[in-house]
Parts: sequence; structure tokens; C-alpha cells
Amino acid sequence: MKRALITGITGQDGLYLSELLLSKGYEVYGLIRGQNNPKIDLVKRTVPDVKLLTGDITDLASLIRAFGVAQPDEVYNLGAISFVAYSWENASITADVTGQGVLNVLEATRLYAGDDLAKVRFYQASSSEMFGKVQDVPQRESTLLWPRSPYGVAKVFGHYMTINYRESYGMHASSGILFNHESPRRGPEFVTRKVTQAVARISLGLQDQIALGNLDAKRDWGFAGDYVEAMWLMLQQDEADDYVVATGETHSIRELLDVAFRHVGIDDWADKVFQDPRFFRPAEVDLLIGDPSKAREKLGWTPKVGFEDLVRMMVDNDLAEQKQLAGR
Ligand code: NAP
Ligand code: F7E
Repeated sequence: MKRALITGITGQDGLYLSELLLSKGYEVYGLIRGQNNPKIDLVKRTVPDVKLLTGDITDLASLIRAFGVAQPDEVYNLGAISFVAYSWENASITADVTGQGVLNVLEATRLYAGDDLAKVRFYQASSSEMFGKVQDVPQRESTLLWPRSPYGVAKVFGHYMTINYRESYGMHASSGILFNHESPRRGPEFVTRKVTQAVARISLGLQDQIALGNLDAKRDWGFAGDYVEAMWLMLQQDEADDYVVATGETHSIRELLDVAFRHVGIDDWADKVFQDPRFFRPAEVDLLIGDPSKAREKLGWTPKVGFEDLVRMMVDNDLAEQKQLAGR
């Protein structure tokens, strides 16, 4: 039975990845931070077979202890401050967690492996946010990185550290450059879930309008359940490498609004949406669209859920959730 250690177990991807690995027969360990993490209950309910260990990716000693217990064959470093807008408010903490945290997990992996580097494989959750002011369309593994947020800068550090551990020590360390991926488990601070929750509430008469920022930004949105499969595939390869994981399609926030509102029977959403300066960013990433050819050719990976189905899945989930909350 293979053993995996996942940081960021309480997040969207941590839950999907745990389900995937458990279904493949892995023994899964998840790192939980904080003395009373409110998401512990969610993890215990969703993936009761995951074994929880206390630790924080900014605390190397806690990682060394967690590795000692988990004895992993595979390590998935998903832990991060992941909300781009927040990263301007707390740039230094973002650097510590999303940047330096990667180095800590790499170092804990190296210390755990000792002389036998082949005994463990490492996955880093890199991000399309690293492309920022994009230098190629579509973006691929070779595209020059030009991050536009403290989050993006921190991810670039983690990305190159992962490559550096591969090149310096011969560690099996891979980096998935994942484009935006969403699901009914997406945090409500991200634009897709913010929209689908609000659309559900508006259609149920629980809310009148939604406040948003830039409606013209374009993203390559896929389904998180598909993307965790690519993470696992990367660690099953003989050689570690870097891969873009994306759908190859891009859509604006306006198109997201079109699909979500249309699904509840509202064709014209103009009076339901207003723009609020609070949600504009100091520097925007205007266009993301990935070229997933390498992942398709080398990993045999393709996304299964398309953009419109993804949005409709999220609206349906939020309709059910909001009805239950409203006691209907
Ligand atoms: P998420 O839902 O925001 O989850 C982030 C996870 O990181 C949470 O479990 C959080 O735990 C944990 N975390 C935060 N600070 C930590 C610390 N100091 N030590 C240990 N864990 C910590 O993010 P996600 O969408 O699942 O994304 C997973 C990873 O992929 C992240 O690294 C993200 O940056 C990256 N990524 C995401 C996307 C996307 O579109 N979703 C795209 C590219 C890359 P708490 O419960 O303790 O806060
Ligand atoms: O913003 C615009 C916003 O916060 C998407 C993270 O998972 O993907 C995610 O980062 C776009 C931006 O995601 C609102 O300006 C407009 O252009 O959903 P988001 P993100 O910033 O792309 C990458 C790949 C990651 O790695 C990150 O961890 O939507 N937008 N109005 C808004 N965004 C938000 N959140 N809220 C608004 O009201």
C-alpha cells in the first residue's frame, strides 16, 4: 500500500486529491495547522479515512515530525495562502507560506529521504498566476514568467526551488502549473463561487445584487476533480518534470455571469451586477489560456468537464445549499 502526505488537506484540492488517492488504495496523511482549525470537521466528514497530523509549512520541525509518522512515498504540497487579492494585504505572510513554505517542504522531503532519494516523490502546486503579464498566448511550460501579485511572486520562488531540488539533488520533484480550477468546494472568495452563490441566492429571492470587480479578465477555468488526476499522474512518471494543466479555452467574467444567470432563467443580468472598486486589484492578470499539449501527450491527461457544465454544476450545488440554509 502506497503512502501519501498532503499539505493543504482542508482546501478544495486537498479534498479531491484525498478522495482520488484513497480510491486507489493509498494510505493518506493530511497536515492540519492551527490549534482549532474549523475545517477539521469538514475533512473528517468528507474523507474519514485520511489520517490527520498537526503541522504548518512555515514550521520545518513540525514537517519533519509529520514525515516521520507518515513515511510517505509521495508528497503533495498544496498548502498555501492561495487568494491573490489577499496577497497584497499580507504580502509578507504570503511570501512566508506560499514561497518559503515550499522550501521547507522540499527540505523536509530531502531530510526524510536521506541517502535514498528514490524513496519519495514530490509534487508542487505551481500556478498560472506566475504567467501574470503573459508573454505567450497560449501559455506553455517554456513561457517566460512575469508574476503580477505577491502571490504570483511567491509561487515563482516555489516553482524554481522545486526545479532546483530536482537539478541539485536528483530529487523526483515535479511542478504542476495549474490554471484556475473550480468546483462546488471552491472557497466563496474566488469569483466563480462568489458568482454561483449569489446567482443561487438571487434566484431564490434571498439577495438582489452582486458586487464584483473587473468583469473583463479572462481565465482558463477547469474542474478541480479533473486536475488532481494530473497531479497524481505526474508522480507516476519515471522522470520528474513540469506540466501545464489547463483546458485550452478562456472565458471572461461576463461569460461566467451569462452562463450562471441563464441556468436559473435570467437572460439579462445588467441590473443584478454592479462594479465595486474594492474588488479591483492593484495589478491585474488580464488573460490566461493554457496549452495542455505536454500533459496530454506525456501524461495522457485530458479534462473531462467543460466550462458551461462546470458553472451549472456549481449553481446547482449552491441552489441546494442555499435552500437548505433558508430552511426551504
Ligand atoms: P485552498 O482551497 O485555498 O487551500 C489552501 C490550503 O492551504 C488549505 O488547506 C489551507 O489550510 C492550507 N494552508 C494555508 N496556510 C498553511 C500553512 N501555513 N501551513 C499548512 N497549510 C496551510 O487552495 P486550493 O484551491 O485547494 O489550491 C491548492 C494549491 O494549489 C494551493 O497551493 C494553490 O495556491 C494552488 N493552485 C490553485 C489553483 C486553483 O485554481 N485552485 C490554481 C493553481 C494553483 P487552512 O484550512 O489551515 O487554512
Ligand atoms: O479571480 C476577477 C479578478 O480570485 C479571477 C487562485 O486559485 O487561480 C486563482 O486566482 C478573476 C480576476 O482567481 C471579482 O480580478 C472580478 O481577474 O477567482 P479569482 P485568481 O486570482 O485567478 C490561480 C490560478 C491561483 O493559483 C490562485 O490560487 O476574477 N474578479 N470580480 C474577481 N475576483 C474575485 N475573487 N472577486 C470579485 O469580486
